[in-house]
Parts: sequence; C-alpha cells; structure tokens
Amino acid sequence: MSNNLLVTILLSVLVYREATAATNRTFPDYFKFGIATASYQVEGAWNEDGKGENIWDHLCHTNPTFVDNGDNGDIACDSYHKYKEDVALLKDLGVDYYRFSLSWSRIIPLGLAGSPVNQAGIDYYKSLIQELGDNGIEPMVTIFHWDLPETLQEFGGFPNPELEEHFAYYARVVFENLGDSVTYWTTFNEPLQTCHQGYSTGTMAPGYKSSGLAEYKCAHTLIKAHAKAYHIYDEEFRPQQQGYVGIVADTTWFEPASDSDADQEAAERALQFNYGWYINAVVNGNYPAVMIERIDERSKQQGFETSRLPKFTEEEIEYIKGTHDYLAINAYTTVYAQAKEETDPTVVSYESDLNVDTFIDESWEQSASSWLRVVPWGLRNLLNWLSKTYNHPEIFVTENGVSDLGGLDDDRRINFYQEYLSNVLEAILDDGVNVTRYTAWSLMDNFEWARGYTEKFGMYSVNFDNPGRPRTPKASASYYAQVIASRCLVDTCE
Ligand code: GBH
Repeated sequence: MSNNLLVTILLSVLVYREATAATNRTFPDYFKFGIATASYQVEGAWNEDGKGENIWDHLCHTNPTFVDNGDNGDIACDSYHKYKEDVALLKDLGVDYYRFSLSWSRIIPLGLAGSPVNQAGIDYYKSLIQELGDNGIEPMVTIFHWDLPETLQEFGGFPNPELEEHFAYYARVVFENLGDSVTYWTTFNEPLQTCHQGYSTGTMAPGYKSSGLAEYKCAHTLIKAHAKAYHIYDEEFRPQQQGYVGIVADTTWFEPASDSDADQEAAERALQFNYGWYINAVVNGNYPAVMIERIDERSKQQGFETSRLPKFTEEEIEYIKGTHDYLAINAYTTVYAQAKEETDPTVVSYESDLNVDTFIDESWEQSASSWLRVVPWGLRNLLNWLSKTYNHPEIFVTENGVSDLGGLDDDRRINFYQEYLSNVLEAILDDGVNVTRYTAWSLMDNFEWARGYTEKFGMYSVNFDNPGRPRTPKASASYYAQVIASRCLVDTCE
C-alpha cells in the first residue's frame, strides 16, 4: 500500500470519528437556546392592513422566473395570521428566545423618513411580542432582514446615502413603539447578503450586478445607518429601556488550504472581505486594512480618481467605532481558501479585489442547498477566529441550520445539530470562547429566497398546498426540545 493511500485512510478515519462523536458534556447554565425566522420568509399578508410593497414583493411579482417555480412570499407560512400557533410551537420546543424580523413596509409603507406610520403594522408586532411574553419567550428582534420598501429602492436603495436617514427614522419608530418589551435588537441581518448578493452577484433582490462598485457604496451607507440607529438607541432609549443593540453578520469559514503563509493570508483576507467588511467597521470604526489597501491600489491602477471603496471621515470613524453590544455570527458552512495569481489588474470586481481561490472536499455531506456542505468543525474554527480577532467578546450564534428536500424523519438534520452544537460546546469548554447564545435556523420551512419553497430548513414542516398552512413537527423538533431540556446533546449525559 502506498504511503499516500495509508495517510488518506487514516485521515478519513480521524475525520469520520471527529464528525460523529458528540460530546456528552452539558451547556453552562447561562447559555440560551433560540430559533429564528424572518418577516418576508414567513409572514405572508403581503398587502394586508396597509402594508406597503417591498423589494421582494416587487421582484417576485414582476420577474417570476427569478424564484424557483415562480414562487413568492404573498402567503408564505401565513404567520401574520398564525403567530399564536407559531408561539405555541416555540413553547413546545422550550426555546429561551425567538429571533424574528420586522417588515419595514408593514410599519412604514413608503419607508421614507417622515412618511406615515401604519398602526396596524405596529399592532401586529405588539401582539406577537405580547404572546411571546405570555409564554415566557424572549423576543430577539431584527429590524431589517432584506425586505426593503420598494419606494426606497426607487430612490436607489442602499447605495444612496439618504438611506441612512430613512433607516434612522424607521429605527426610532420601532424603538419608540416596541422598545418597552424588547431587550435584544439587531439592526441588520447579514449586510454582506444585502450588498453583495443584492448589488454584485444579483442573486437577491434588488438583483443588480455591479461588482466592486455599487456594493461598496451599499455597505458604506448601511454601516452608517447601523451606527446612527445605535446612537439613537443609546441616547434616546437605552436609559429607560436598558436593552442591547448589535448587527448580525455572516461568513463562510475559510479554512487555509495549507499552512503556507500565502494560503493562511488568503483565508484571512477572505474572512476580512466577508465578515470584517462590516464588523471591523462597527468594532474599530473602519474597513479592514487589507480591503482598504487592495481596493485603493487596484482603483488607482484602473485609473479611478478616488478609490472604489468609499472613505469614512475621522468623525465618522469615531461615530461608528464601538456601535455594538454583542458580536453575532450566522454560520452554515466551510470552504478551503488558497492563494492565487493576481488577476488582470484592469478587471473591476469584488472577486478580483479579494483574489482568493476556494474549493471544497467532495466527501463533505451535501445538503439540499448547493452552497451548503455539512462541516461541523468549521464552526468551531470560526468561533475561535472570532474570539481571537475581536478580543474575546461575548458571541451569539444567531443562525445555524441545514436544508433538505422535505420529510418528517429528518435524521440528517438531527446529526447536523448534534455535531455543530458539539463543536459550539467544545469551543466554549475547551477553547474558552465566550459563546452565550445559539439560534437554530429555522422554526419552520419557509420562503427560501431565490430557492422558493424547494429547500427546507425548518424543524416544523409546513404544508404550502393547504390554505391553512398546517405545521407538523419533524423529528429534529423533538431532538432540539430534548437538547434544550437536558442541556446536553446525547442520551447519556455526563
Ligand atoms: C441565511 O443566510 C439567511 O439569513 C436566511 O434568511 C436564510 O433563509 C438562511 O441563511 C438559509 O439560506 O445560492 O450560491 O448564490 C445564509 C448565508 C449567503 C446562504 C448567500 C446562501 C447564497 C449562495 N447565505 N448564499 S448562492
């Protein structure tokens, strides 16, 4: 037998063991378990009780080939009408908190600063929060999870700096109306997806392809809008409401393809271009140095008078720095990152600004989502990277989950949660990473953006053919309930 083959076999045995052995230790007392959804993905009632149109309504209605099967979120899981049932499911799971988002155009139909507030929209969220409270479940509220009012898109959306004022107005309205019963706020969910998928790859609404250009302007405004909302909370609401405000960013874990300096740097650069783009800003006040250097330099080579990456003024840096009360991560998967030759310097794109090759190990389990391979150890590495990079903060895992094509006996989902949670626990107990919350995605099957209703992430199945949208627990719902009740991942706990 060749040495290479021997090594491969030994490695696969090790990887296999690592992938299947869940720890029998227990989660600390302070650790909280939750589960998440987002407004457009579950609410439906797209034009009821005064709700305005948003960019996903608009995209689905005007460009039905964008989403698989021409599906849309007009009804989705009908949570607008069925929120009491949703809360009953949450109660069955025994979660400490429910992470959900507000629909901006349900609350402010036109989205514009100074434009009318829709009382029915406010009332819906008050009722949901009340119902959660009555059942002992804490609300964790995301102010924006991708459903921008269409009117604001007509004004240019996020790349237009005015968006900051519109968002500030919206944030003040929600703090004012809902803040008495909310302790944890998130301004934006996954700004990377809003700006990169929305304005660069064009795979999310509004679907523009302006790589290396509009996406940087989008992020610039979004970060300033986040900071403004944070300061509004800090100055006008925190004294009475005593809550916490943060921003939720996501990244794939980029594992260096080798221990060469070049591959290590490539992986670090990819993390900075994905997660650091937003989080270095709210932590340290500016974009990661590697983004500034590379984009400034390439812009110059390309003959731009100023960098394609906009600049924060000194005042803005001071204003943005430290605008987060917790660090959050949405994490699903892993790729290998490898150094590559510098591409043609004339190419204007995010990908060539970043300049990293990625690949996967074909043996990693494939979920129903093309982008999502099951790589539990990647989450542990990512949590360690976050802790080290941002000076050992408190960390919330705000999304983690896996897709399949349906069915109630979702053993693969159970394995996913068992193995990923095992890595979270090892990060806490063995590596000293201060993770205090874990949020599963998602409570129920829902509108999975461009994939419509085909890819299912829920612990409850929803029958989308039945107008009543009945929910049925999957096996993973009982597993998660058991984990929460026992604070342990296996049957025989320590
Ligand atoms: C989360 O994003 C979202 O917050 C949530 O709304 C969503 O339902 C959940 O994931 C599951 O997808 O198809 O190749 O263009 C996770 C990060 C980044 C995953 C963009 C999907 C699209 C890759 N997402 N990615 S591709």
